[in-house]
Amino acid sequence: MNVVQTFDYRRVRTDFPILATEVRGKPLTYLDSAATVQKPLAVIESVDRYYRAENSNIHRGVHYLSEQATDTYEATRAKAATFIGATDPDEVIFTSGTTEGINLIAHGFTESVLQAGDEILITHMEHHANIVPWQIAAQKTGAVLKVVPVDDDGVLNMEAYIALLSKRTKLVSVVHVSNSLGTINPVKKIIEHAHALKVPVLVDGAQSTPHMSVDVVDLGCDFFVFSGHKVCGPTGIGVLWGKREWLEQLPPYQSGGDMIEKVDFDGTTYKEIPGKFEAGTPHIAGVIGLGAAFDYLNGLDRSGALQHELELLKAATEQLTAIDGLRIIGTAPEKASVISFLIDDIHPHDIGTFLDAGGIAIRAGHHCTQPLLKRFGVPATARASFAFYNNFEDVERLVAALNRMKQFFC
Ligand code: C6P
Repeated sequence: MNVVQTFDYRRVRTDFPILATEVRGKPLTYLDSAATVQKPLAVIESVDRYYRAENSNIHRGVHYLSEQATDTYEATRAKAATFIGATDPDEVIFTSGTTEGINLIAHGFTESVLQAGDEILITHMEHHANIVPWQIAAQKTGAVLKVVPVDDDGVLNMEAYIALLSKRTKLVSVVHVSNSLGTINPVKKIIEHAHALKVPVLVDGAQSTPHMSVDVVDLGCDFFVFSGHKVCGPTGIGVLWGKREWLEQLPPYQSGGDMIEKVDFDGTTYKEIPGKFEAGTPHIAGVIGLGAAFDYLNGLDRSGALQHELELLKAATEQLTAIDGLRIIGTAPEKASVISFLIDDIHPHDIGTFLDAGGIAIRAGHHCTQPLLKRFGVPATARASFAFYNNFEDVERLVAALNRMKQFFC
């Protein structure tokens, strides 16, 4: 693999065809990468090639195309393991995304771990995908959901976390990087404290994998989930990594074709992991596109890319803060390139609509973190999120448009 050692965002931008397009007659300024990351040509072409020349089902056919598709699918499993520092590809389960990965574990814990009075520990900054499955698990089992508070900057209260951990805790499920605030959580420390009490930890890596290299062995987590579409891959595909001993212990999530060893009306035996958790025809094109996305990211200088994102974050934070009446929600010292903000009493949806007219795409709303925004006393924010392919012109366009908007509304 030819890694570009000096990160050159100008060159990297040309890998993403959509960034050269116009929307509403203006050059696209894409600042919604926390929602989904744009796709490089290599990923688009890999999916196109699969459907044009390799389309076939996997694990079933005896013919050439099926063998080819199976090989590429399984090779991506190994790439996924390497992408997050795991050593055993069998510990990688393909899911439809972060949401399904968490649901799979919540289902398994509901069926085979949780009992009345047990506790599940999450934080106040979780995405709904890491709240609702645990609420349902708690309702079904009589377990109790406990929530670690965050401070006014959006930093997790570690003292409260340590105090909430107990022998009753059966799982800690925590977001690595907050999608609304950008806060980077000290997951390694969180895991150390949990493991001291033999409590397993699930890390929601939906917003960390797009920005930083992750090493699940170094972190020490028991489960790690992320979404393909946030790491330059297709939508509808994701990865759940889990320690072998856990995955072997948990029951199947869905059942049917391909996850069985032998079926009889008297009973069924299941495949070993990972097959046990991959029932039915999977999203083959998604996995192949995800493999191309891993190759693409592996070919970048990822620490240079992160450095560039942090420079964009710094420039945007400084220039946005200078706008009269603008308030940033989420001011943790350790932050990824996500900025949630409010301006005076202008509704975030109006901010989003005004920016859209200028070709600038941001997200406005609760970002699937309603409890967190309630904690900050707001129902919604405008959110600009930067990826490694953004440039300083994107920051300038955002700031100029917000200044125009202020004149328009105020
Ligand atoms: N956040 C955002 O705009 P899925 O939808 O399964 O790919 O990912 C869910 C999810 C889980 N955890 C975190 C931290 C996330 O940020 C997301 C997705 C997007 O912020 C869409 S709501």
